[in-house]
Amino acid sequence: MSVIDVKVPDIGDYKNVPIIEVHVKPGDHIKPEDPLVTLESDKAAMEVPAPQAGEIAEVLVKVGDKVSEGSALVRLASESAAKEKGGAAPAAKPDEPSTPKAETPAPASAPAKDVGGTPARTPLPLGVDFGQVHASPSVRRLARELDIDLTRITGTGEKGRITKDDVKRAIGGGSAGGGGIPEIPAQDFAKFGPIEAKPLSRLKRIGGPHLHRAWLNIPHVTNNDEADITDLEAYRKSLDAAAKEKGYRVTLLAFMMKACVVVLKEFPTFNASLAPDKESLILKRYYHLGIAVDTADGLVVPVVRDVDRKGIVELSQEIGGVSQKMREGKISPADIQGGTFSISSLGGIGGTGFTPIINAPEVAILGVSRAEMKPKWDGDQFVPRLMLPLSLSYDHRVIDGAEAARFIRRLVVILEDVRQLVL
Ligand code: CAO
Repeated sequence: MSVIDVKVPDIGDYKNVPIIEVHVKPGDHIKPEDPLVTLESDKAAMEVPAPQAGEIAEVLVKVGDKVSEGSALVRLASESAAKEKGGAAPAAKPDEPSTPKAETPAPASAPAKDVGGTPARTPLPLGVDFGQVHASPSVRRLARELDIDLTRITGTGEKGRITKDDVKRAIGGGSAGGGGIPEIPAQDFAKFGPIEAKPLSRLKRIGGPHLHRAWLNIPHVTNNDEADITDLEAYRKSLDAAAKEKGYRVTLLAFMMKACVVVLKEFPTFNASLAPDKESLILKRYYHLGIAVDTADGLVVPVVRDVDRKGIVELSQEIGGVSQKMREGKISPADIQGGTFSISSLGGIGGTGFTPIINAPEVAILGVSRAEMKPKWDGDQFVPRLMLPLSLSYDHRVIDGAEAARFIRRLVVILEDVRQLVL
């Protein structure tokens, strides 16, 4: 048996992030992916999962401790640890002090992705965006449990801090975001027939509140259009045939991403976020696109960076690599942060249209459904053309319907004449 220190993985630019929950105690037997602690910055909360199975030998942190990438969290006794390639940092010798390590980040040479020899797994932001509110971790936790937006509560505590009572009052008064919505009454389904309770996957438990918040906070409208991609598809197929021999695929998605960036440059309000005070728009001069990936555990939206600077081949390889990584559950916060606009493509599965939920704090998302051969009137006769359905959901506080119609029309024009992509 060997003992390893499990450390905080790569959590992007966050430093000195408070621990708001410790999920384990000495003697606990844990499985890989079991949550060890929850961290919460002023922007997001994230869980650090166990990299492997074992017994908790020692908990090195407590609620309220501040940690950064590399800070040791727990000491894990694992029989398999020694065998794992790249292994974690060895535990302190028994005579070394075992006081909490939270304030003492480990050297940069020992990133948490080395823990247990596997990449850091799925410490996903919960998407909680509390802006600059003043509230203690326990109040934030309570707000999260009750799905209440703290930015909408006026604190009555010292220096305007939000207290637990403020949160509870907000539910009672129905003034909090979403908190005023009456609950769906619980029912005893067993009265009507046999049932089985199945826990939601971790991704769904984490992603659900993020989707719910976006749906409740953003006035969504979806505009639909379709693009004739007959010529584009012929070109894509020729690239795909060559790519298959080299071990990757060229799908429509890479072209969609390039086309979106061309249009986002022409319509900068779609590549923006509403400022926290909701009085201005933050326009982004970078083009990082989120792509929705369907995994066995649920939806993840990894971000492909600098799409404007990448070609179809590079993007195709990146889409293949990142979707495989997500499906293997090897997600780090850096993979899912910093998106400016998202694409959700269900075209490989089917469907004629849908309403994608905006990936807040972005302001628009493009849904792509399955291309279908349809008869199109060319002025003289019907001709068979491959038509691609597009659905653009947008934040109506930021984008007007006419602007959205122009955006999606422009996208259609580009997809119908792929030469425009290189202009
Ligand atoms: N119309 C017709 N066929 C399409 C298509 C479209 N719009 N998009 C993809 N296809 C085809 C591909 O060409 C490929 O066909 P062949 O294998 O026969 O050549 C097949 O469908 C499978 O494609 P794919 O889905 O593996 O690849 P992709 O690059 O299109 O998508 C990914 C990659 C990761 C986005 C996708 O696999 C996925 O996970 N989609 C689901 C996203 C999701 O869950 N969205 C809902 C979120 S809620 O808003």
